[in-house]
Amino acid sequence: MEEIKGVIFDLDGVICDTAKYHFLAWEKLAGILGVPFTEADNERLKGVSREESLNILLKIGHVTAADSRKKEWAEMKNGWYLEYITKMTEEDILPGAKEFLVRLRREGRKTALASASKNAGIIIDRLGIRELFDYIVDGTMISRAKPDPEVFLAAAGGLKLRAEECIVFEDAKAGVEAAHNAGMRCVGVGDSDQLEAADFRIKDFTDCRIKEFREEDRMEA
Ligand code: B16
Ligand code: MG
Repeated sequence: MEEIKGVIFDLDGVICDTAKYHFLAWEKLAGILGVPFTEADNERLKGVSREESLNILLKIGHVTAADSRKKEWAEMKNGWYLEYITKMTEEDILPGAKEFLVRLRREGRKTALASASKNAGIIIDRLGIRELFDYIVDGTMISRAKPDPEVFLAAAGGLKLRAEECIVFEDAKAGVEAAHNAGMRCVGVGDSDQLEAADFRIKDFTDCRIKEFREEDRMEA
């Protein structure tokens, strides 16, 4: 098995929990539009682009609208979301994630962020961890949403590594599929029952060591 030279991180649900802020902002828009929107519905938006998330929400409420109106709604939602994320601090980094990043770099491995969010840069600056990534791919740099492998292939390209040399940490089903579509191994992060397809699973990064993710320890599907 190839040595793991590059470690690629999703942002929302892996490095920090921005899903709760996405939910509050989408819930506010849904309220205005009279669309019933629950936390279970929000699960379907994880790892999905802003535009596609709006389409899913509108479909739930059987709402149709012109593209110009949809753009306005997406901007309204993003305005509320920004109010939340601009208040984030280092305290919002999920358990063990920063220590894991520091350890990886000390071991000489390359690290990348691969997020569908156009706000990824703002978030990692608020968390104070930008310098812990060798390369960052955000939603402004990609055009195809997960499970398309584009975001992870762009991250590996930025690290100048081949897919087989990289491993991905993901919290969403579409993200695990995207990693596999990129030809990369994938560790599922969190306790979602949506992560069965991942090669390995961890609850969080507390005491996480990269050597735990060896081929011979790969989970049975
Ligand atoms: P934005 P990730 C994703 O982040 C979120 O999981 C998803 O819920 C969100 O719709 C998407 O970013 C776009 O976010 O509106 O900020 O561009 O998990 O890929 O880090
Ligand atoms: Mg995610």
